[in-house]
Amino acid sequence: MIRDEKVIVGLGETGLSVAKYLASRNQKFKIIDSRTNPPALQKLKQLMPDVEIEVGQLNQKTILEASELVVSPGLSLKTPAIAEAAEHGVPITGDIDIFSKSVTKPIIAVTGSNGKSTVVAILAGILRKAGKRFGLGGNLDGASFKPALDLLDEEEKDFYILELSSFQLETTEKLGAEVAVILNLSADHMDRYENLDEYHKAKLRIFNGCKQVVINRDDVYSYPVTELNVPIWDFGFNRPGVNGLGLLEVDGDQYLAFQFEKIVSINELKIFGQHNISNVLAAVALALAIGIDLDTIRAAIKDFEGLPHRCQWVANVEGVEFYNDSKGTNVGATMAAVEGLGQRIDGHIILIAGGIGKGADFRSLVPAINRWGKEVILIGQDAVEMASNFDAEISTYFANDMQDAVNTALEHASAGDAVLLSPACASFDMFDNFQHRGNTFIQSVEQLR
Ligand code: UMA
Ligand code: ADP
Repeated sequence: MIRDEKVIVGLGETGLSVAKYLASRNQKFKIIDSRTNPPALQKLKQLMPDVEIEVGQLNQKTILEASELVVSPGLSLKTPAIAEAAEHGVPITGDIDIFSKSVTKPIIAVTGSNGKSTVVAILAGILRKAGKRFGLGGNLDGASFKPALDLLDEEEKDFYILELSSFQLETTEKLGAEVAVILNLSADHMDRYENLDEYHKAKLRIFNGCKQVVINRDDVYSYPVTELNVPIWDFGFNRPGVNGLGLLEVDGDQYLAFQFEKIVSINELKIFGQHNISNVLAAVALALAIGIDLDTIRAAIKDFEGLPHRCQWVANVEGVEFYNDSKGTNVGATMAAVEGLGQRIDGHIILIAGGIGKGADFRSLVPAINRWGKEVILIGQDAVEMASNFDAEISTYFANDMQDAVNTALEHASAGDAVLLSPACASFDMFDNFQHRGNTFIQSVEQLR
């Protein structure tokens, strides 16, 4: 068998970025995708009309004859055709591995079940304030979205900030980050992984070859499991120790602090909720690890306003506050949003949730809902399955669409209550993506006035 050509598996954003990278280095490759019309098909044909593309199935012969497979994150390595190739000794890699072999500047690598985009955005603000040139990419969305390899086309950088998903880490052998963090771990993507352990193992690959580590003192899953002889920084909600970030109470006020030094009062932050304090502390730890001074850090974190679709305030209608947390796509995220908002308001929360449940166990939401919630309005494919997990005393309504959910929420709310869209689910049953879901919520709220 002649194995002379790389095969890119998947023609989405990642596949396209890999194709551009290999073409720019005059390497031969083919592209395959099981979808009949993958999203980047037209773009690729336009850019590289001569490249061989096979769509509609993952052709076993093409895969087995590959010199190497570059697998996109959306595809599990357990996909039968890919698993068989691995058994036959076909080398398997991914875009992040290729990226890490190509760059010479330090990588700051961030993974975790929740808070990744917020942490990389805070860190980007800090580096901007420090006058550093940086590339920001990986598992991002929205305006700052860029597959990692596309960053190599840009002008020279001082640092690369990568947001990494467990999917991307599955194919990443040795990242070699300057500093790496697993922010936290709670169940997600249980439709792809056997159990939490398998998901955790994928995340742990972020530490391979790293030079410094940041750990979350409040989450043991964030610790490397093998001994790494590298400097460790930590963050958490209690008093910080050496190389630690945490909270200090001074005269009844709580301050973010580095070791014994106050950074800012939590009242000076524009974002709210314990989860966001954790995110800021993580970003500060990463910034200190790469040598940014505390004054610059202090100024940048005070400016950070939060990202859209993450506990984003939308409007006050008849004394009821509406918040869009459409990016709350798993149970841990929704728990954090409910807790954060519950502590902030005088009234109760009406939660709009539901969508594609990804095999999650929704029972863990019950304590937060019992404590802070008034009722839950459910939408989407797994609404009935979700409701079956809630206690009988939680009032549950099923809505036909987002407008129906928002109308019902206002009808049932009193002044002082908050309506929170935080679905704990993926959006693809009803929407193009979480942004589309969040924007539909915002438009539905606007219809109320
Ligand atoms: N797919 C097929 N057949 C194929 C190839 C893909 O059916 O042959 C399906 C996958 O199962 C998946 C979808 O197509 O449902 C997209 O997969 P992809 O690998 O082509 O995705 P990309 O367009 O390359 O986007 C990926 C990330 N998406 C996923 O991992 C699902 C993007 O993260 C990321 O921004 C991009 O690479 C660039 O790095 C998005 C995401 O949803 C934000 N990530 C998940 C999350 O955050 O929960 C992990
Ligand atoms: P990610 O990129 O990991 O999906 P985001 O920063 O986009 O994380 O936040 C997604 C959602 O997760 C937020 O809308 C919020 O509900 C929740 N969240 C954010 N940070 C945390 C955290 N540190 N712990 C738990 N939940 C969080």
